Amino acid sequence: MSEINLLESVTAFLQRTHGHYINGASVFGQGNKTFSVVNPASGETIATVNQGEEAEVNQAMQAASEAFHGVWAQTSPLERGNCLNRLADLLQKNSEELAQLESVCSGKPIQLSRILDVGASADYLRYFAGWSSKISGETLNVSLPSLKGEKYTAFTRREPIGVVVGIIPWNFSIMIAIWKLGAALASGCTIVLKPSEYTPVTLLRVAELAKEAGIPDGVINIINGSGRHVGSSLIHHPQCAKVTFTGSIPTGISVGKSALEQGLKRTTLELGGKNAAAFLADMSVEKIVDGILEAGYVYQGQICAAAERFFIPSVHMEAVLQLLSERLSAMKIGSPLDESTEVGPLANREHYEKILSLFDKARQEDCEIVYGGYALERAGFFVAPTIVRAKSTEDALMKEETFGPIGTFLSYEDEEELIAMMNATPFGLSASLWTNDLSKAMRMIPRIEAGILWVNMHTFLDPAVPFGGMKSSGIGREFGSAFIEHYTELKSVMMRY
Ligand code: TXE
Repeated sequence: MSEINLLESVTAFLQRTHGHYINGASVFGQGNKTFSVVNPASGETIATVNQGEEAEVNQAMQAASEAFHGVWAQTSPLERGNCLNRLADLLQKNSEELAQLESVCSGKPIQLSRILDVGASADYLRYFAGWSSKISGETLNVSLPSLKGEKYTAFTRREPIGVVVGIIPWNFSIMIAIWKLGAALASGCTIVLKPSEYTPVTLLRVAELAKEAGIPDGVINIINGSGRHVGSSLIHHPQCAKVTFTGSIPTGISVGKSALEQGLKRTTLELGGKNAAAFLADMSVEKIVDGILEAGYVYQGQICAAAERFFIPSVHMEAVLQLLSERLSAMKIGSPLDESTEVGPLANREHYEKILSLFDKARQEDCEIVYGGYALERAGFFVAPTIVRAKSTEDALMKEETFGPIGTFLSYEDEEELIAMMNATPFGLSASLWTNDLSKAMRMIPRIEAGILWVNMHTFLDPAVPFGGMKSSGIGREFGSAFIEHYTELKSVMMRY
């Protein structure tokens, strides 16, 4: 199959002069510094974006604050939901344009961009839209003594927290922003988003659609620029009430620390980890290999919930590695715009170089590279999907998040050893157990340290199911009803009458 043709609207959008989106309008910043957006499949620059400065940060935070206290506070909860539903309609109406933009900027195979960045984003918006009119407090019974016949009552209110700063990574530049935007707007908050400097333009198009959907000016704002300058200024801004961040562990820890230091600003941190997929001995070799491909190699492994550590019963290990090597070698590596592509490039040069250095590290530690472990000789940031056989849970590739198409494998003898290996990490975002023995799975579930645990599946997220990490993988939960706690303050009111 060959590449799809880029829509004219995509080419025209990329050629525009890009900057920021503040108070309902595209804004090119006051400074004249710019940065480039590079297509990871070719290494070529495809767009140029203005680097935000203090002036744009102030403008955006001011606009978000005025909208929070003004127009958005006066918008009924039901109408807030209607706004999100109309934005979902427009995402679907413009789905091909958005999916193509996402694929050329991030290297994500087009079929995944269509299903996840656009299709799933619309679903998440509709889910949050439903919540907007259902966020409420409780009436409480008070037990204070009544000396002169006075009575008491109490109730709680869930009040929106204020202006939310959303810091977005490059792997799902639309969907992760929609998670944060949907939660904030449904709760009555307004938001200032800071996309990754690698994927800064897709959200600018979403903001235009938000305006078309009737979301009032100032409710959604976008500032582009580096994390260290723009991201940090947004967190330090006095109008910022909460930071919601998805990204790497070291940056997440530093973001959380500065948010706390800046007056205990609320934080939701969704960081990565070193997720485990464990296969029990009752699974066939074919089923194990299907599970490994689903858990670890979709979108070149650049999904925070993907598995990177694979635990295989020793009786199946050799056969699994052999069949997995055959399946990986048959995968179609190619352009993200080719609908038959199964493996695209890594999303940016820095990430590509990091993955190459991890291949070196595995070799230095005498881990066996069973398959792959090299860059592909073609333009762009392509590496071979890779299998590494570790020696113990102490090897670097059993500890460090690669965020790439590298599965690291260890065999185990019994389930006690398996649970110890799965938990031998400071992280705990996700894990999966693969078995036909559900009774065994039910006994193991409480012992596995992960915020989301799948049985016979991996990496599937759903808006109704809370998502977030245990241990060093994060703070807080997105989705379900759990998000409400993180985007509202609980106010208690007591009355004597
Ligand atoms: O992430 P960062 P990067 C992993 C992956 C990758 C590595 C580095 O392993 O190789 O992280 O990628 C903003 N204050 N993940 O550098 O630094 C930054 O501008 C405020 C896992 O892209 O975490 C961007 O918008 N903001 C991950 C966002 O933080 C700051 C997805 C994420 O950048 C900041 C992506 C600061 N001081 C990469 N510094 C996942 N878990 O999903 C940076 N930023």
